[in-house]
Amino acid sequence: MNLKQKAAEKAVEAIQDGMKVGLGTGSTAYWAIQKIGERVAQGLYIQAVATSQASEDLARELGIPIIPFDQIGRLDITIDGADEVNEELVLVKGGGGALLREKIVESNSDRLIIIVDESKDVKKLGAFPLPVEVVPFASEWTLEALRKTGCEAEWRIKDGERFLTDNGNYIADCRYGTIEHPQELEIRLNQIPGVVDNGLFINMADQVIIARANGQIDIRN
Ligand code: DER
Repeated sequence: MNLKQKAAEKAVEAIQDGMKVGLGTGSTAYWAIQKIGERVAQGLYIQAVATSQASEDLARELGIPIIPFDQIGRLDITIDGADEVNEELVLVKGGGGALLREKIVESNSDRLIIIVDESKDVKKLGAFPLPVEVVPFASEWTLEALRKTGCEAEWRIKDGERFLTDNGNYIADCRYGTIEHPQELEIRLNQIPGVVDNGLFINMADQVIIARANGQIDIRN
């Protein structure tokens, strides 16, 4: 079992019968969705929403009941990955391009469990380029405004084209080097016209499960 799978399966232990569950996005959340699918096949009853079309498609393949967002109400728990986590449970997310739906779903969850391998556990945020979701209209102006916040900002490219999120927006990957004051930066970024949201998830994670190469699983609350 790989480290991502170990962290994921530990998190899925928190899911109980009858829960409303948010499904994260990415290669670590993939293992959580697989484990949830296994438990559903063994009789677990949950209702779920997904943070991306890819996770929704996987969930449906596994027989996990997907409920429309406007019918599910508040969620009991969401399990998701991250690109960086620090000691204060501040996250950098969006490596998979799903940050907007993740932030919406996770802000409507009573509990958010983040699952990572130890490579994501950092003292200082910012080595991973911060993803920022940007509307296509006048996007070059928005990119320039992002650069003025002190980063090297480049459009994310996929198959030679600008990457499009499930919401039809672009992602700018912003290299700050280190992010000393994430709270201030998050506010500043979201005040830029054309920015939809960014990959800083502050005061959102209730627990981070870190799987380490030495076999240890650390739980940070
Ligand atoms: O896009 C996202 O926010 C993903 O959760 C990402 O941050 C983690 O992806 P990974 O589990 O594939 O590393």
